[in-house]
Amino acid sequence: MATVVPQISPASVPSRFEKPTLFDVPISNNGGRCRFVIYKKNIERLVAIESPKVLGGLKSEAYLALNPQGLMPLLALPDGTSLPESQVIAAYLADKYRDEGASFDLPTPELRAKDMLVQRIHDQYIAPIQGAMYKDMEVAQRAKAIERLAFQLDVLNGLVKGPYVGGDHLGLADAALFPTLTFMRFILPQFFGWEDLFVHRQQLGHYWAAIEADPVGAKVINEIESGLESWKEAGRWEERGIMDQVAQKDYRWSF
Ligand SMILES: N[C@@H](CCC(=O)N[C@@H](CS)C(=O)NCC(=O)O)C(=O)O
Repeated sequence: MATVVPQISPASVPSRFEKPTLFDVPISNNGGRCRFVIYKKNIERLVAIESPKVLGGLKSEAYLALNPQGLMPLLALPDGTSLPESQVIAAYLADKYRDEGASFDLPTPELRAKDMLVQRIHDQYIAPIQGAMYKDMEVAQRAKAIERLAFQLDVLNGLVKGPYVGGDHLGLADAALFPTLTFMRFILPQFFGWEDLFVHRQQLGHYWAAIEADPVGAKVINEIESGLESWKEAGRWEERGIMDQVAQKDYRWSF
């Protein structure tokens, strides 16, 4: 049930939400990071999840008033606070609902530093170029970004301990990483000719297997993959000329 004030016109922004409301859609990997925390903590009764469409879409006046970046996810709080940015939202949810469900707390400064490092690599070096897998882009720029994505996967493979990023303890880096790996695992072998993401990256493979075996991890993976399947059925990679670019052998596409 929608928790926002009904009949929102583009000019009217709800000033209050009945309960914390995450604006997001199932295909979103950055949103998946926050949904994983919500589901692992079993707090769906406390935090609503809505599509940005209920406010008129990401670029509507109502949505931009809450997040001027026009991006999802966004967490709107009952006190009027707007929290954009998936890292901020996931950390807030883990902190606010510390006593509910699974814990994302890590026991040592070293594990916490490792967790922060992996989140930073994800946010600084991977998320900004993930669009190379599925957005419109000039061919040389796309090829360079795909090579950088492969490099960052190698870096992560050297950092991830297994089964989780920090070993036996689930942390917020786990929540950040696997939704984006879901995109890579779906897209890179099918459309860029990769053999398999994990064949030369075994530590990452162990991590993936642990998340996939977790019913909550599988739920988020499934939400994202369903969205990616819709893109595939709509012919996204052909229509945007991405398949034609990948056919250009002057560039290396698989790593
Ligand atoms: N740094 C932001 C990135 C947010 C982001 O790029 N979100 C994507 C969906 S995963 C989005 O809103 N895309 C819509 C657009 O670019 O218009 C975060 O971590 O939340």
